[in-house]
Amino acid sequence: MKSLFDPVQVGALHLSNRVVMAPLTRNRSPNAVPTALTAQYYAQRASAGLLITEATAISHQGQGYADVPGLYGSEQLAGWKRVTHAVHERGGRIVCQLWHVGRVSHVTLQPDGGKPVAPSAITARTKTFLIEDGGGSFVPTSEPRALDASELPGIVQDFRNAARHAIASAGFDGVEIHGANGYLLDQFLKTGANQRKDDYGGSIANRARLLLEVTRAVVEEIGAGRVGLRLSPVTPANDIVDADPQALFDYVVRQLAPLGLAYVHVVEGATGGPREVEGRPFDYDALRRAWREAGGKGAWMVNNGYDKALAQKALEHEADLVAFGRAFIANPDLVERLRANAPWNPWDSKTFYGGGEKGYTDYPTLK
Ligand code: 8OZ
Repeated sequence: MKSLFDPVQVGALHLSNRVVMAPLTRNRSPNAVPTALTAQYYAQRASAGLLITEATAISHQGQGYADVPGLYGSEQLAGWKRVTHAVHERGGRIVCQLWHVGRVSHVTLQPDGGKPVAPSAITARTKTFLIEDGGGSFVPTSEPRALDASELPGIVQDFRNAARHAIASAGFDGVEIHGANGYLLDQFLKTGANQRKDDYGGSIANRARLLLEVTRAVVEEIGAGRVGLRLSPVTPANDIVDADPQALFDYVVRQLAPLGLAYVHVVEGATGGPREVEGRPFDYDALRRAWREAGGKGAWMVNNGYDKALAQKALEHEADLVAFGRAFIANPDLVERLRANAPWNPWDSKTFYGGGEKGYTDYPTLK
């Protein structure tokens, strides 16, 4: 029987256990450059089987929040190199989450103050996070412009370049493509944000095209064994919705299966919220079966609101990896605490986004 504490081979990565640190936005990278404190934060959590970094912009255009890191400049890569080195010194494994926010951005964060880009010119009724005069605040996202089809190969190339740099320059063990939570790739997937009339809109195959092109390019660049993908079929995060998510994601995982990805990472329910979303039923078992049926051999990673009992149940029921988010913010030694059935430090949501070491590197371990 699988246990959270088994070592496991995931694609090209050998993990010391099945406990994963989920990607967590922390807004502590001024000028998009991870700092020495960032390295300390991840190193403190290196006993996780796998660390997934906070979402990291693949390009300036892909930026949507203040002080989130990037992967498109040499200082950013050097900052990440320090992080991966610190994690590897502690015996950990770390992949970088590749992110393009699409319409979830603000003109002040875009190149030349331009409009954020999206499949269609539909504003997301959501907020982004800006830091001005040292203080953080949530502000409505800006109205986007629809991408011209001629711009899409450039975005695929940005993902490809970011993946190459993640491995070759920043020293990551792999990457996770962010296909979730209402950001660019999810915007293309879903009817609520995509009203295109070209080859990238309309049918499910068309809406899935950009995600599949990006995934194939990244796989070609660094090898499938170092590539994971995050999906969130029904999350309402960032004002995203699809008319028929079961059919959409059935198609997506069947297309992905032959690529040989290291893992698929599924956010069940509302990201960081309820595991069931009202009015948006979804059969995750059917999704996993579709992936396996189509030849998907990679690990199946589940996420959202797990505790030890629920995690163990998921492993018994065919999950391979369990990602923990907020629990890892507050518990650098979460693996040890799970093993010992020890209580968890509570998290402080006021220090999630922005700031310094408070609520970042100062959570205590058991010993
Ligand atoms: C919280 C705040 C800002 C961004 C996501 C990258 O939901 C995020 C994010 C989460 O995937």
